[in-house]
Amino acid sequence: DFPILAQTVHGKPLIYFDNAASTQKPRAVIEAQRHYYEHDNANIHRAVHTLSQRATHGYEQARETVRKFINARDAAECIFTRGTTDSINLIASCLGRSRLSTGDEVLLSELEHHSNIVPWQLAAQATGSKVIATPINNAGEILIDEFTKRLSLKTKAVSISWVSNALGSINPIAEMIRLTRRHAPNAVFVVDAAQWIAHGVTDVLLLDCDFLVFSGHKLYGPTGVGVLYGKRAVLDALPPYQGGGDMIETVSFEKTTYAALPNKFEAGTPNIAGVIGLAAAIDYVQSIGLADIAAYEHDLLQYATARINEVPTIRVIGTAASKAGVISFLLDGVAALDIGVKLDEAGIAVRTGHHCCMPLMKRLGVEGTVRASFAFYNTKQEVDALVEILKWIAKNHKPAAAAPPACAMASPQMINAISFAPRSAESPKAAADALAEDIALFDDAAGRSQFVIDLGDRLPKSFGQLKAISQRLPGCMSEVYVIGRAKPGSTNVLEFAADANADIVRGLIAIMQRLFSGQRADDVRAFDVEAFFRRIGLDQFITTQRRNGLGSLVAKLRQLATDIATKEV
Ligand code: C6P
Repeated sequence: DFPILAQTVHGKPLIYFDNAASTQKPRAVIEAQRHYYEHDNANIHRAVHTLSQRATHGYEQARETVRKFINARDAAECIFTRGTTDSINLIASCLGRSRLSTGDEVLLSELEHHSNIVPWQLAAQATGSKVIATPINNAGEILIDEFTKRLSLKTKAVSISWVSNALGSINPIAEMIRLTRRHAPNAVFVVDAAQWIAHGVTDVLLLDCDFLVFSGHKLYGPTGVGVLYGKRAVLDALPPYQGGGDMIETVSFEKTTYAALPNKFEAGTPNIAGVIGLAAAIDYVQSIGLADIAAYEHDLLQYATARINEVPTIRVIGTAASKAGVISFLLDGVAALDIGVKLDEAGIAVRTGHHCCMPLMKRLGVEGTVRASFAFYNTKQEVDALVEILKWIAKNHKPAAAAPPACAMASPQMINAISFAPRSAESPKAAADALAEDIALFDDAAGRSQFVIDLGDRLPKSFGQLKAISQRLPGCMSEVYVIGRAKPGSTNVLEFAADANADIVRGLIAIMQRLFSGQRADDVRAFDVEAFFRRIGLDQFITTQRRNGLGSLVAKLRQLATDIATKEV
């Protein structure tokens, strides 16, 4: 049913274990959207012509599909949004403008995704209310006693993920709602169901939550569409979120009145095709059955947990007693990013990094993890393939030579000990030509990334010193430190030293040193790094979206070169 899964990646059959980030789309969803655009496309709620009526019918039918799917009382309680993030922003912003004030508290947990933290911080800043995070234990479970202690009459909102995206912990959401009703009667309860919705049965009446939000794209549906369920009375009491077409009853310059639910919260032309696709996705998962999906994924998770623990030096991060199909892990001495690159070369898609949960990573004392997240189309054979590659990585990864540990104070000796790379060629262009010639010997991704890693092997190890004397470069998936200066005795030559805790990034740093260190600042500024990385077939590492160090490093080096050229260094 999933055409995308029948492909090879780097010559290997694709194994897609990044379902918590986004699931793949079945043919039924792709077809529903294509059919809509080929036959029914028009704006909704606005015209009497046939296409508009068909589009409106499809859109409102989809709302009814959502209602049944989550067992809401009334379809008008199901608002279409752009996704979970949009839904939470709507709730936090509207509560901020109507219910929150100085001294009020919003209770979250240490497990939350940034989308369930930052919108509340924005609302708190605007209202003088306070965001509080209830703690978890080391297994990644919310401590219910601690949660209860934090509930009070001051609590105006509680917003908790049903399933943690980073660890897979299933939170006892029904119990937490009951406790909230008892101890914080002024609070609304928001369920972030982003990671639950595709993996178990949802019944908002049974839960008795005030809000429940999710994204279409994690439910085998399209991106850019999601749902905000809210109890009618609670939604009615909120002010509108955005103003625009379709959310009004009457408009005049003197006074505007708003449409009833659900339109009050759906300003502007919505993602109609996305909504149609979402309904097709719901029909699709229901044809399989969420209870069966949950049972299958539970079995797969148990199998995968047992098998992955066979990998030497593995550390599973997140060992809650109740878990959805997510395994977060680290291998001793191997950067998560390097594991991600190696797995990709084997055709296995996982996510690496902080998973948009920086406070959680800090609480667990890790920079990030590798995360394999399952869907019902994954198999035990695919898990076996993952385990084999991980065993290979654990066995073959060369432990990094002991770098001096970071220490709090930088000494002059430390700075003197840093080796700034000398010039590797006449100009950045000459260095680029030499590198391009070397890398042209490798015609596949694995060969090219091994070449990069080998270059990194020869980079002087200065992670500890650089960490002690410089700030971490922001916007990177691994920890990167860089310092630069005008070459002593010159006024216009850039020199820099940098290091990272991922092998692949160390290799990219080595490439950047060959290109730029020891070169005239003006030549550095004029050189087109992006074009060079495209030329050598490594442009996946330079796009800023990848955030693996290089985009920020290039920006930093350009800044240093500019400072030198304008004599600020
Ligand atoms: N988590 C992940 O890889 P959006 O981006 O709006 O569809 O969903 C945001 C969101 C909110 N809450 C939870 C619990 C989530 O997991 C996510 C999205 C993805 O884990 C992408 S960062």
